[in-house]
Amino acid sequence: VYREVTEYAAILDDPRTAAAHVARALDVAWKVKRPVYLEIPRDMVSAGIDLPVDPPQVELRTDEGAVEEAVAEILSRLRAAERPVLIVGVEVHRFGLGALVIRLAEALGVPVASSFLGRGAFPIRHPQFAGTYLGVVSPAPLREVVESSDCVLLLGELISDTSLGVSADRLSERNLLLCVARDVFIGHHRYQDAPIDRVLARLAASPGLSRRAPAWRAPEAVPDTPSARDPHAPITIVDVIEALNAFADAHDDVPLVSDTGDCLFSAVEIRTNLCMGPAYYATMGFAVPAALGMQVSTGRRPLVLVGDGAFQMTGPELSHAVELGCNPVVVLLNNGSWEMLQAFFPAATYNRTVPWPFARLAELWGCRGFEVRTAAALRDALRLAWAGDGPALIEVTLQRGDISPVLSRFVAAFRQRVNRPLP
Ligand SMILES: Cc1ncc(C[n+]2csc(CCOP(=O)(O)OP(=O)(O)O)c2C)c(N)n1
Repeated sequence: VYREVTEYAAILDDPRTAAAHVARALDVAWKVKRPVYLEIPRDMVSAGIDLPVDPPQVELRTDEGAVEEAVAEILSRLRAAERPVLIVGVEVHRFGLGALVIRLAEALGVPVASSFLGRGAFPIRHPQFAGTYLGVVSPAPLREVVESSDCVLLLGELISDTSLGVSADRLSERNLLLCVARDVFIGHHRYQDAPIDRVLARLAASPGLSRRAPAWRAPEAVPDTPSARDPHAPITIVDVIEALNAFADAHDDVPLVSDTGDCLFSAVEIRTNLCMGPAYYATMGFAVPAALGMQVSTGRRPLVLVGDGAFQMTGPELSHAVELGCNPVVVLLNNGSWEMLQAFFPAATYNRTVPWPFARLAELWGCRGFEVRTAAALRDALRLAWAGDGPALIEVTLQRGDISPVLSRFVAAFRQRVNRPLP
C-alpha cells in the first residue's frame, strides 16, 4: 500500500494542517494491516501531531464471487491442459505465500519456473523446479517447458522486460492465466478484488488436482555449458558456476546473496534454495552489506557473490563482519573491469577498474583471504573458507571478456531487439 502525504502547499503554509495529514496517513496505514510505504517530507519528521477524532476507514475489498469464479475458471483450465506450468513471481515471497504455492505445485505435480525477481520464492532445489524463466535468454530445455505449455499459471508478477527477460512474447492470452495482487486475468476475463492469497488458498485446497508424472528433467540439473576442462587451467566463469553448484549440493541450506554485475546473471544458474539480489533496481554495492544484514537478522551464514567493481563501492563494509559476529564467505569475481557494461558496448574504453589487493585487504579486516586462479583452487578455498569460523574472501581472477552464458544470451537478445528495424 503506497500513500504519499502530498499536500505540500498546506505543509508549507501551515505545519499543523500538515501534521494532521501525516497523522491521518499513519492511522490509515496502521489499519490496513499490510506492509505500507509512507513517504513523509523530510521537514515534517519532527512536526507535532493532533490525532484525528474520526479517522477515515480504509478496507481493501474482497469480492467473494470474483474469487469463486476465478478459481473455477483456473481449475477448469488446469484440468483441460495437457502441459500446465506454474511460474512463481516476487509477490509470492512478498505476501508470504511460499508454502501455499508449494502445496499447489505438489498437488498438481507440474513443472514450476520462477521469474527473475521471483527466483528463490519457490525452493530452487525442489524436484519440480525447472529454472528461472527469462524469455529468449533461457536455456532451450526451459524455454521448451514454458513455451510449449498450453496453460501457464503466472503467480504474483506482471509481465515486463525485467521480470521475464528480454521478451516473453510466447506467453499470450491463449495460454496465460495471471494472478497478481488483487486481480486475476484469464484471456479477456478480468476478476477484480480477487486477492492472490485467497485465490491460492482456494486452489491449493481444491480436491482432485491431478498428480502428473513429470515427463521432463529439470533443465538446471544439466550444466548450461559444461566446461569439462582441466581443473588446473585458468579459471572461467563457467567453472565458478560449477564449483558453486557443487558447493550448494553439499550445503543445501546455504543462502546466496548476489550483487549486480555478471554475478547476478551467474546466480540464475546457481542452485541455492534461497537467493537474494537487487534484481529490480540492479543497484551495485548491495551484496556485502546485505549479507551482513541477512546474517544479523536471520543467523544464517551466507555465500556472497560480488564483482570487483561492486566491491569497490561497498565491500569495505566487510570490515564490520568480525565485530558483528558475522562470517560470510565472499566470492569476488575479479575481471578487472565493469564487465557487464563492457559486454553491452565492447568498444567502450572506460570500464576498467583499478586493481585492489582484495584478498590482502580482507585479511587486514580480520577475514581469511584466498587468491585463486584455477577451478581446483576455488574448490579448495571454498572448503577451507567454510570450515573456518570467521569471515572469508575468495578472490577469483578471471580474464576480461569472460562472461556467463546467461549474460551472453541476454546481451545477444538485447542487441537483436535494439537493432531490429522500426516497423
Ligand atoms: C550503483 C550503481 N552504479 C552503476 C550501475 C551500472 N552498472 C551495472 S553493472 C556495472 C558493472 C559491474 O561491475 P563489477 O561489479 O565489476 O561486475 P562485472 O560486471 O565485472 O561482473 C555497472 C557500473 C549500477 N547498476 N548501480
